[in-house]
Amino acid sequence: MTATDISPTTVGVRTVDVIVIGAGFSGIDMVAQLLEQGRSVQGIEAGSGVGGTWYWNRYPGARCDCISLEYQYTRFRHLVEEFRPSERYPAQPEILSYLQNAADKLGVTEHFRFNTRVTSATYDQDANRWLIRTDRGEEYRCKWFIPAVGCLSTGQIPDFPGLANYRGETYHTGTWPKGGVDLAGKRVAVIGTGSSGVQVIPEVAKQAASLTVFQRTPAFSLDYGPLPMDAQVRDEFVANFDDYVHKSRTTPAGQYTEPLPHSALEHSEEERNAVYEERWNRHRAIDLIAVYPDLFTNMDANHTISEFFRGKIRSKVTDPALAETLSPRTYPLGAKRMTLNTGYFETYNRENVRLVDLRQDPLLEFTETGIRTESGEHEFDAVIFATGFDAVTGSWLKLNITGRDGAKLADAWADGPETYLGLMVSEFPNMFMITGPGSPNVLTNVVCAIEQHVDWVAEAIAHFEEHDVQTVEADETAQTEWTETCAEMAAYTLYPEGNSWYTGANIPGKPKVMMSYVGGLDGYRRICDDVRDDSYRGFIVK
Ligand code: N01
Repeated sequence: MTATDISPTTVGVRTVDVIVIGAGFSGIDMVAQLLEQGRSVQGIEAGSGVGGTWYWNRYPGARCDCISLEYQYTRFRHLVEEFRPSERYPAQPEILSYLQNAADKLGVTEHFRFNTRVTSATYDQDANRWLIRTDRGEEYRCKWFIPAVGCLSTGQIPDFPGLANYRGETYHTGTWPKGGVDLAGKRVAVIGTGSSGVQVIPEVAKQAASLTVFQRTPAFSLDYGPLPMDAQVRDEFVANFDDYVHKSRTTPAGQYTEPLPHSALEHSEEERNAVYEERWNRHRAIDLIAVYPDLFTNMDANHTISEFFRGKIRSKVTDPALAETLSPRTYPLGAKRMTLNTGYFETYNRENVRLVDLRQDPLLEFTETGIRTESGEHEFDAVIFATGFDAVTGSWLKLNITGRDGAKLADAWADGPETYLGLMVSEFPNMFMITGPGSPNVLTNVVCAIEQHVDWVAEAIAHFEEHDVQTVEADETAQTEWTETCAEMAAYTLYPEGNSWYTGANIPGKPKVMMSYVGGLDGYRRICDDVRDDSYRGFIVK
């Protein structure tokens, strides 16, 4: 019996087999696979169209940090055949149009309810069904509930003193207005120098009368390199696509690379720098940051690549003192996510650009006309917050999820997220997460991580339906063991050193926990397959 056989118990409630929240890479793939199985699916999406993170992040300069040919679905071969990216690294408009086309061709778009935000999701344990409510006053019931809400979709603007008094324009990079923003001739501030800041700053500098960048922590950054796509490279990639899929699925980051078989410290400085230089010129992050196996586990090894990156900054910024202020020294490369840029450091050589180092000149408050730091007041027509996200858990918690026996997800995760394989949470039956905390999620080419999860969940649902299963839930002991394993493995890495969104350290009061499984997507895939083959070990199946 499937959920479609059950009549709604309340007039006006729409009943379906599966609710999927989010129309990004994961939601589109998930809905497509469930439709292939013949299930009734309702997708719900807050945006007015598909795209997920690429729908919202429309700021000038927004571009992916993954090679375009590797940033596509692998399962839908007709899409692979027709995909002709114009640039080696895709800009936001091109990714958005890829996803719009994919959703249309896969027949997914019409199954989404757009401009609709989920306000609560509550498990009805008498009926074994989820009740989903939206901000349009609609209600849905479903057997399987799949939040595919993404890891970086809840933007955060810090609680700066006096912010409410500021009368100028304000923007967050992660919710950039659809029609764009005219910054020509304006005095603009950007706060934040992570991936979004590093990308938006060069573009704003070209338009604004003046740009002031407020930096708390400098970024390590790799150049995107030449952007135009070589048609021959694309054709060869498609001709060897099976080989690419195999390689990407059997590597830790979902991106094939060739690490050297020894520590960075076994090379002389000269040898190392020659290796780094050659890899830098490939303009593919994984080739550089994974070149030695111990760069993310050994502080001395990491120091060598960090220093190489600082040398690049010195070579690009004319003023040596400014170059030093822009050079990260408080954390190892990779402990905060490395950024990619087009002309970021060179932007500081422009006359209309100024850097405020908040470590030397702290931000005191917003005023009606701008920002006051310790050294004085700065007036702005517009302030851009490139201040990041309540990452990984933020978007799940916003859904106001209540499971079995009234358990709240917010309480279950009060000390940090606990999951089994990043797929399910104890006390929340029939709720599958895509790229949830405790999975490799953001430490990979995220499309590979998404495909692994969606394939696994789709196969699991098909299996459970075939065997007339009513409820599936993570076993609490299995969940505790998995969470402990994730924490123990993370402790061997340099990630905890970064005070970044990877660990929740960017949000005041958020528990500091590495929210990704650091053991690699290849190993994780084997664990998930083994769990499946062992009668879904660690799940309570009834
Ligand atoms: O956010 P971030 P992001 N006062 O958290 C600063 C993905 N992404 O949107 O480091 C002053 O990295 C903060 O300073 P600090 C990618 O995975 C990908 O840039 O906390 N400053 C930091 O400089 C990325 O990692 C792409 O000291 C404050 C900045 O704001 C992730 O999204 C493009 C502050 C936030 O940086 C997030 O990137 C864009 C405060 N109170 C995003 N609070 C690509 O594909 C925060 N900051 C390339």
